Amino acid sequence: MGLVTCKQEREAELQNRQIDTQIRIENQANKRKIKMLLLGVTDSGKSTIVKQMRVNYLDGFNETEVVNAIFVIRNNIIDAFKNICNIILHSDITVTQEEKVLVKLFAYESGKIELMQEVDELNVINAVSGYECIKQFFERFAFHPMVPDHIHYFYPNLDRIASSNYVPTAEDLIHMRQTTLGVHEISFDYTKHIIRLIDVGGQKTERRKWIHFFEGVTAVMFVCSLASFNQTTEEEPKAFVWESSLNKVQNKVLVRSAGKAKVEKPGLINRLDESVDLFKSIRENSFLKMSNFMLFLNKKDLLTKKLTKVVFSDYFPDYKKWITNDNSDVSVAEFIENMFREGLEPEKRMYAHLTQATVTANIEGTFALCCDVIFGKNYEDTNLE
Ligand SMILES: Nc1nc2c(ncn2[C@@H]2O[C@H](COP(=O)(O)OP(=O)(O)O)[C@@H](O)[C@H]2O)c(=O)[nH]1
Ligand SMILES: [Mg+2]
Repeated sequence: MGLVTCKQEREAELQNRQIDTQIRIENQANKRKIKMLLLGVTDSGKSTIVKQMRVNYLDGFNETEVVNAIFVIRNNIIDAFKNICNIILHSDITVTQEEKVLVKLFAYESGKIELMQEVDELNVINAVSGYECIKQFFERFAFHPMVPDHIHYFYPNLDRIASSNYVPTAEDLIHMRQTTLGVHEISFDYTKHIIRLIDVGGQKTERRKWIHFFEGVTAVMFVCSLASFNQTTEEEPKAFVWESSLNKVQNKVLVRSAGKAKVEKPGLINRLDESVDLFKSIRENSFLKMSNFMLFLNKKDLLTKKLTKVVFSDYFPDYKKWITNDNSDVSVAEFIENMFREGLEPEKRMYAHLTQATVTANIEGTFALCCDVIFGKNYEDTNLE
């Protein structure tokens, strides 16, 4: 009898020990898992950062994605020319009688181009891109707010892209614009950790979903396009609902940044202002109070180019009062960073980085700096890196 009890006790103890070991292994695995969220308004560069992580830490792009990119990139170009031709027709740029046919086709009936046979589609893209009116457009209005950012990369590469044997390069895929719908996650090993990086759609209609991913977030990477200072938000008044729902949770009223932009038409919101407001409402969110906040002030290359043609204080008059208001990229970036910091409670730390998400090495380096903070290495409270 005694022996039986002894055996049962030993078996129970063994079982307990096995369960303990299992729990310890699971806890350790969970500790290795780091959840990171990419947030920001649409077109800021979130998905581009995910692409760079895939290039750096996973297998990059597969064959299907590369083939699919041929069509997405050509549609990106058709959409860009649609806007460009529209602006041309409403400007003082001379359009010859011969040019008018295709310029009007792109401006008003671009859907028809997407339905053409590939050879015809390439013919019209090649023809229109060589027009004098298009060249003039790029000389005078390249940084018009209606011109998508990717065209600054695709236009000089059109000879290659609009040819029948085109195979997109990794760089082409990084510059390609594809709106994110829904929520996407990638997972990769980084030092001793497993990073779960979550990418969301930035459109107003998509933002309602964000709050469902706020639990257990180690770091928020908030991405803002520095080049968005002369752009407006997508106009979807209905979708403003999300902001009230997000703020209801934390019981706070959304505060607008002090130096906000001058807006030409009533009802329009400056995209940089929108980004700052969105950042502040997220930074204050109680679910994220334990998270590290990394601000990616992105598209620094486009900011530099844009400032050669556009005067920042025309959009943000408060910049005239800034210490160095020389319209240089450095001073404008500092002003923008300050817009994000203004009004933040001092204990709410934030690490800001100037980035160019289209450059693989730049994102690799910035991500390493962010991880130094997250994993607790020594780190000075940063200003722009
Ligand atoms: N020139 C330039 N283009 C960028 C940069 N970051 C992103 N883009 C481009 O901006 C567009 C929108 O980027 P995407 O990552 O889709 O934005 P999301 O809506 O925030 O996910 C794409 O065409 C990108 O290639 C950058 O630093 N410089
Ligand atoms: Mg995206």
